[in-house]
Amino acid sequence: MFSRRNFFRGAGALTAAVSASAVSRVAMAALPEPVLQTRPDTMAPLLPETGRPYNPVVTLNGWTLPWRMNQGVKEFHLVAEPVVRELAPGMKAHLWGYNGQSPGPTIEVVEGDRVRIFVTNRLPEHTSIHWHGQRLPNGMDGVTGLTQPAIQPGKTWVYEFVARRPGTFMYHPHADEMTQMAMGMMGFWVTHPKVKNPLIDAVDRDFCFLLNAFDIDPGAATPKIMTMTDFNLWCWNSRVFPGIDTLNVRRGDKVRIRVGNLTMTNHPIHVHGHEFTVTGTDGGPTPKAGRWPEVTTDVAVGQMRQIEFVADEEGDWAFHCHKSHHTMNAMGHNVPTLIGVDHRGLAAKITQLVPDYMVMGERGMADMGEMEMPLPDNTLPMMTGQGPFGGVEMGGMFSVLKVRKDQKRGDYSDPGWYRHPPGEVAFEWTGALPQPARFAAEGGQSMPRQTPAPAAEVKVRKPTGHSGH
Ligand SMILES: [Cu+2]
Repeated sequence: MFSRRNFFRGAGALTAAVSASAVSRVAMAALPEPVLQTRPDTMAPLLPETGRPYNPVVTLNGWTLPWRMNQGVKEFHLVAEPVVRELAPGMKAHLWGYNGQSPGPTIEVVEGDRVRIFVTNRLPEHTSIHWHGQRLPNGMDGVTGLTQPAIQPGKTWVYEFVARRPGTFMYHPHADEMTQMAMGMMGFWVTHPKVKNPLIDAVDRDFCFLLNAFDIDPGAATPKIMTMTDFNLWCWNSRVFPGIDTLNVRRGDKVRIRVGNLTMTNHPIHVHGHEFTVTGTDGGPTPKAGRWPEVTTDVAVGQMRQIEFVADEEGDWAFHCHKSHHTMNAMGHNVPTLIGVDHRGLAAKITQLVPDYMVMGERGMADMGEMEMPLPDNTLPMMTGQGPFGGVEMGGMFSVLKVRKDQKRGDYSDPGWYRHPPGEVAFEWTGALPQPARFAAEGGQSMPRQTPAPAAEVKVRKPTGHSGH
């Protein structure tokens, strides 16, 4: 862990590192003490005590970095360093991040603020920070080799610019990006509007999180950095279900959720029970004529979306990525689809040869949600989570929007499970079942074949190709 003592030792080198830069002398008078935070909980919004007022965001399983005002400049201190992040209870990952966490803390400023960010590199290799989406002087853009030399281990560099346009942004390294982003280096940035903006509504709740992904073998703790597509842990702010906090709101609240995608694939983000509009991207507020109701919005790689809706329906509403493979945790086996294959006898025979053989997926994969098969240490079940009615059978990018009429304004605590009014829960039909009425033209087509189709041939795939156990 980064200690203050180490920090000041590093600070001695700072003067030499930046004395030739254009940054004002005030920046070098002293550095703001770095603030560290290692808990994975959702921290209460950081109310601004200095500078222009604004309505702060809440970072899902994250926090906002405090700043220091120095003669009208907002000064932040980011420390790039190895961190240990709990992805969900039962699994800790060895990642790289900022100030004790992956992702790093959210930075919140106001349009027009002059911002000075000190970046100390405690990684074993060089780094830099790119301020995604910002209007800034080219030399502050943080692209190693192109706009600045790399920040070497042990060095502290300074970025300084004016946050010129309000909106939803992020930051990440632009040095050995494949490694550093696969290891979890990224953070959120929100620039609040300075004055009332006709395209930016005031909201009651303002949430933000980043989409990120890791490839960590079952039983391991360090991500594989060469992975391009086969990630197995799909995260919101380096957390997976059931480790992602719920989004708790008061009924009638206007809610904004800001999402940025720093994975290698797109994520269709879906809310149940409400329609939302996309009110902005990392390019700024969306013109009103270009907004329409949606229940799912795709967030492509390197994109950000901010969605808004009035939470007027009480309940526990699922909120998740709509790619079903992204609502699962790591899977250690290559499993062929065996639905409908009766291999009862086969399993018994195989067990004589391979004692640990286990048949998976004969009736679908839901059994996996309650599977008692022992998992390697530091490994999460593929599908898990208990709701009030049983197993939720989810993992990865899944959480719950909790809308309650008695949630207090500004209270982000979890109200527990929704108590459904009588008669408002799906129920089992226990009466007689009528014979199914067959449609008279069953099997007919509007453009029928000239010759009858041959009888279908079903090829059953034998489980002999089943590997990895
Ligand atoms: Cu996804």
